[in-house]
Amino acid sequence: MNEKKRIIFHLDMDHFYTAIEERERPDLKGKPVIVGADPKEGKGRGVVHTCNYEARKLGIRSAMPISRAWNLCPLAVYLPPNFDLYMEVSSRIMEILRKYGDKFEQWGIDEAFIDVSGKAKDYLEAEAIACQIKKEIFEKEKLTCSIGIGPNKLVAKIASDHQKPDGLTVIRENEADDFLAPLGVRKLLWVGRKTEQKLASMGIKTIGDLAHFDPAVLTEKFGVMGTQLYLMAHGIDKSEVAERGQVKSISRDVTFEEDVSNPEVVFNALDKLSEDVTADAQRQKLYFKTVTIKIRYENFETHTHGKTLPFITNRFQDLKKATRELAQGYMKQDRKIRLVSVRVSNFTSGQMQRTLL
Ligand code: TTP
Ligand code: MG
Repeated sequence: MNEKKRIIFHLDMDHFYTAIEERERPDLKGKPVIVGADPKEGKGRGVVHTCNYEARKLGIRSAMPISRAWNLCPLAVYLPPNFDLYMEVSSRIMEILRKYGDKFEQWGIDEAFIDVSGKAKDYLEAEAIACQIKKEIFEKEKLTCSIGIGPNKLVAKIASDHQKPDGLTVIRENEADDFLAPLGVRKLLWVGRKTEQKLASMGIKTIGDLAHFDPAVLTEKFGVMGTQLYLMAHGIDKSEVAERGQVKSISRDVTFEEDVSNPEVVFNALDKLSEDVTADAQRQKLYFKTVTIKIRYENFETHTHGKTLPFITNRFQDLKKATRELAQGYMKQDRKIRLVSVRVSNFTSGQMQRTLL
């Protein structure tokens, strides 16, 4: 079998939200900057969305409670998010990137894959294209990014994260095994905390450990996913770079000022989140099919629960009904709720919607 070799890029913007804030306000340069919930002098209850590299040196990270960030660095600059601005910048960057690839796939607000197999005959040419992309993004947006180049999406994605910020990492097919071996299994797409723990209990910590493990045992323990894990550990990924909806999901969350036991308060909060999410979906002309809620109790125990609707929609009433139904089982008399979120995914664009009807 003579499969054509592919060359894939993964691009990820550096500390995206804070980089945009720094660009808008040059006085922030050099200071630790955090975009997230209001810290309220350490009493704030939301989370850090992201922070710049100066703040990361102090131990601050995305998704950390904002109160913890305040304890680590009360003198950092704390800014509320400006999502509209971030979305605008994101779509301009995606437009730049799209023209460099034969195929383009947006993966998140600040990241995307492109397949350049038809444009670059070898890795040297690919590297030159990557430099060109970095230059164009910097000239037009005054922002830096990191690019990973590899024989498939999996390797490219791990490579883009390898030398952040402003990195460019090229991993050829025959280098993939050595590159991956020392890295932790969490670097692999789809390996979350639970899989990581299960693998650790089997003595598997690094991707190299996984690559040397008996694939039959992996399949026995993890089913189809076991085979997938084994292939990934060897840097094998045949998935195509495939255009789809601009965004994969839209979500909103709220951390209550005080933990809540009254179900009506929780339902009202869910309604408000559903309203914001549908407004966002309508603005982007996206229709969704899957709805997921997250409920975090006061002790941080967190549950995610979702369902796929039998129809596509972006109507507030549909989302409101779905989220209320999903949340029903989590309202318990003796359990106070700290945070709720609403997420929609499985999108169809407006254009496809029209052809479907
Ligand atoms: P990331 O690319 O994961 O992070 P980043 O761009 O801030 O930093 P890095 O240089 O490591 O790539 O996420 C992109 C944006 O998504 C980020 O700027 C803010 C947002 N985000 C959240 O709101 N919450 C999160 O937990 C994470 C990880 C990101
Ligand atoms: Mg990023």
